[in-house]
Order: sequence, then structure tokens, then C-alpha cells
Amino acid sequence: MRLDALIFDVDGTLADTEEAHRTAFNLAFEQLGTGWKWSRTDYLRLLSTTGGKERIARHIASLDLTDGERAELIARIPQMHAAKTRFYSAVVRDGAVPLRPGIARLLDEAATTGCRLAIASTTTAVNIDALLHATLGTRALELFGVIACGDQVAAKKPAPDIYLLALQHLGVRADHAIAFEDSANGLRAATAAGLWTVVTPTFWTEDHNFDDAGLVLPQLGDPQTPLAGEPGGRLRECAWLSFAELSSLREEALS
Ligand code: XBP
Ligand code: MG
Repeated sequence: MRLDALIFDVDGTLADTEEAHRTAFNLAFEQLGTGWKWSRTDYLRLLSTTGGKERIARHIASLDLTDGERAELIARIPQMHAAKTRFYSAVVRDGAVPLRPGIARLLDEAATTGCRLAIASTTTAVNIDALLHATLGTRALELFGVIACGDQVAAKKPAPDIYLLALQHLGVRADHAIAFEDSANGLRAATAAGLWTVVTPTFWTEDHNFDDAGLVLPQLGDPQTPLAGEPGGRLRECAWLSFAELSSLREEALS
């Protein structure tokens, strides 16, 4: 079956960004004097809520507050999230967060074959622009023809909306595309949109359930960062997921 597009999640998939997000949240909380500080344990739990604004709202809901205190904090969520986004995008724009192994290689291989590339992410366009500019430079706008993200949809992952929006903007059928994700919420969103999905977990999502994934690998690998035990585990041709093998694995899975 034809393969017309690859659709990539951003946070955790293109790059391992969540520690940078967590740090940015804490810097914003300190700047705004909320007295909050999310530990890694806190953030592991809060990450099951997609969207930074929604994550802050969930934290507020967990606090013992009067109705007036709660309402005042809820009213400040946009301000908190804007401050967090300033901290995060500044750190990423400075190059603090690299692409994960194999991402740049697979993007090039796919683009060379004429396969289109898109993004479907819960984070903001500002954050995506900062990451792509820092890691791919001006090539990013040539590579990714469609960027669907953040508040462009009302229902965030695990709802399929952001993937359906990316497919709509691509003008591509779900069964002619592949999604790349790192989390259970992302896998559910892509699967609900009808996409065969490759999952590359990070520390933040390694305990998630990926039973519905088409393929699960620790990362995409490349000649400089070969995958241990490959070929031979899931891969047959080389110790990284090449575009050619990605296409054939999906073909077999869907035939
Ligand atoms: C991951 C998310 C985002 C980030 C934080 O997005 O759920 O909320 O954790 O970014 P994805 P914001 O994996 O879909 O790329 O604060 O901008 O939401
Ligand atoms: Mg993600």
C-alpha cells in the first residue's frame, strides 16, 4: 500500500523535551510566586494530562483551596503558561535539546523518496518553531509541509483531533500515512485517527501500554547510534529503522 506521509509527534518523539518543559514550569512558578515546584515524580504523574495549561489546571484542582483562591489561580493559568513558554522556548532555541537519534536521518530518507512530512503535537507553535529552528534550521520549513499543534483543536490527545487535522491539511488518507509517538496518549490519538504507529518511548513514558503500536523501538537509531540487538529483534536489514524497512514492516502489518 502506498505511503504518502509520516506524521511526527514532537515532545518525546522528535526530541526528549519533557525535562526542559518541567524546568520551565518550575521557573515560571518561581517567577510568579506560586510557591509550587514540580518534582520528577510529580511531573511523571501530571504528564498523563496533555497540554501545559490543562496540566496546571489539574495541579490547582489537587490543592486544598477556598473557592476564591481556586478561581484566582485558574484566572492566572494563561499568564503562568505564557511565562513557562518563554522560559522553555528560550532554552530550546539556544540548542539545549537535540533531536533524538535517527530523526534527522529518517526525515531526510523520507523526503528524498517524496514522502511528505508533518507534525501533530499538543505543544504550542512557539515551542515547535524554537525546536525545529535550533535543530534543523531553515530546512525545517522545507521538510515539514504541515504543522498541526496546540490549541488548533479543542480536544487534545488522546483525542484523535490533532492527527485528523494533520491528515486533512496533508490531503492524505490515514491508511497511506504512519504516525510516530512516544506516549500512551499519543498512541491512542494516532490509532483513533486510523494511523499505524511507531512508538519510541522515553524515560517519561517507558511504563506506558503500547499494545496497539505497529512497532515499538527504544529509538529510531542510525549508523552512529545503532540499536542493540538489531537486526534480528524487530528489524531485519540494519541496526536502525530505515525508511525502506519502515515501509515494508507497515506493508506486512497491514496486508
Ligand atoms: C506533549 C504535551 C505538551 C508538553 C508541554 O505534547 O502534552 O503539553 O508536555 O507543552 P506532544 P505545552 O507529545 O503531543 O508533542 O506546555 O506547550 O503544552
Ligand atoms: Mg509526545
